[in-house]
Amino acid sequence: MRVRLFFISLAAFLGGHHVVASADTQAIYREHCAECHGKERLGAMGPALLPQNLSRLKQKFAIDVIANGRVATQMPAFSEKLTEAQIESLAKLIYSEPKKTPSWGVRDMRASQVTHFKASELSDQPIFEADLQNLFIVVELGDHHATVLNGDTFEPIHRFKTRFAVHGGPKYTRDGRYVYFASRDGWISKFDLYNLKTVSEIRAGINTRNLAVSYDGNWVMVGNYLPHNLVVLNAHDLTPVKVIPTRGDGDKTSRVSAVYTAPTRNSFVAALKDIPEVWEIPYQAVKGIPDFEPRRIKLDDYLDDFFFNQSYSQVMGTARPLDSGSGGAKVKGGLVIDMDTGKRVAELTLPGMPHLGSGITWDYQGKTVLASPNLSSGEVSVIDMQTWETIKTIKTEGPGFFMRSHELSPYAWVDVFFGPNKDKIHVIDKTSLEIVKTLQPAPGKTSGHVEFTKDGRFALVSIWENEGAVVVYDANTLEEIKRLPMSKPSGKYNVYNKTHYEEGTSH
Ligand code: DHE
Repeated sequence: MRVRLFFISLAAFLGGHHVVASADTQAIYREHCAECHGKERLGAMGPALLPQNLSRLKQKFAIDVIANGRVATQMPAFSEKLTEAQIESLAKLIYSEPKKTPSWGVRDMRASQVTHFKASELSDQPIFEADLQNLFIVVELGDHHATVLNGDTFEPIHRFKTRFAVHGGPKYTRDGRYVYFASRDGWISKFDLYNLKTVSEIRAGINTRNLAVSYDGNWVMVGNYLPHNLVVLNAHDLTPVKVIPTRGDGDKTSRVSAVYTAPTRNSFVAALKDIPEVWEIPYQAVKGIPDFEPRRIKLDDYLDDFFFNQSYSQVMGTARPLDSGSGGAKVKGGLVIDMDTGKRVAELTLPGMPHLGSGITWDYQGKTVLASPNLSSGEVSVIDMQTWETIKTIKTEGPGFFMRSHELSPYAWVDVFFGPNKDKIHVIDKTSLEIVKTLQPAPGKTSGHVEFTKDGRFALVSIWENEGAVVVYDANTLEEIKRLPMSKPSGKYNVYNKTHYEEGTSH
């Protein structure tokens, strides 16, 4: 009887479409969704698909995403492969509670912890010769490896296996010796660049957003989508120190949009995705272990994507339109918040889907400007960081994902990541704010993500293919210097630029 009622109400919801039985829906899920979103919907390459993680997305928008894909993600469109009824039944499935409530506590973390090498087994001197400040880590998503690259000779020094689907920038300790990786399925790996060894690992969550390393090198903070929490790890051996549930007022909990280190404030700063709040978590204790108690800053809107000024006194962020499909977005564009008062300083006029996380700053006519690519339209917004006015919108040949420059370089580079011109990279003159050259490193193949050498003289571009490459350009003449075969090199990270919080690179 209950089954019949279910079918009647589902048929009413579907407006008379053929209803796919639940077992079929499970089979469709296994065939088309499980590879990226996990067999149990707990997330893998794609996010977890559970009601608690979909609270900001109305079911009708989920149907649209399944049918038409999702901008700025790897989510393809299924309208050609699945019928409307199948798509609607999949949407129903992902809003249903799983059989078992997913949980991942300190005991699970500890059980997963692996120490590959003890400190006593490792040398305090690098086992190879190179300028340690000018090394790059290149994350190769194609076969889940990373390469340590010499930034002077552009010769690979070492290639090693990472966990599946590393996402976001690996984070260095200030001295550049250790680097920490986060995978989408929660694994945190600590790699010793002197010894070229992965030294310890732990699974800190089920579905992880990113990690940050404290400026003093003592703590790692992991932001999770599932469970809804922030996890503090001891940076030396990755032992869990504290789990901070991301709970707002009442019982409402939230995914973490991202967590970053604010070096000048000795704190971590995290934005929540389902509760309009930014949290600042100090990591310095007068004595003993810090309590990692969050200071909660309440906002007018969610921050999905955010960025700081160079002194970390202000945070600017945006809500993503689709995530706010539930009607959450109150402010159009973006917000600027003073980190000390917690008050809104300004609103930003930013059409489309700016990618502030990829924003960079530079000096322009005596003032600091912020430039951000746009994930949904072909433009770069250049904003005066004093008046918060958009001083120029630079038209590009398609939506871009990543933007980069270097203090010592006259140019800012932005990729075209989506659409017919996804093989192009624009080079913008930071003085005239005009595109001076458009490069096409591998016609027909997506090119994106740029990173500079320590001195800003060379720019490295990725060819995003399984049989891809890193292409090295002279950053002044814009001529190609070298091409290194790599397997879908998603991002590259220069030790000096990252540890010095270089203005032209993401933090
Ligand atoms: Fe990323 C960084 C969020 C999709 C490749 N991406 C980040 C960061 C965030 C983020 C919050 C900063 C973390 C850090 O470095 O500590 N990314 C998101 C999304 O919300 C989005 C749009 C949807 C999602 O799937 O989560 C998304 N990202 C992608 C991709 O589809 C990319 C292209 C391929 C992939 O790896 O899944 C991708 N994201 C990257 C890369 C960085 C990144 C290479 C690091 C950039 C850097 O230079 O610092």
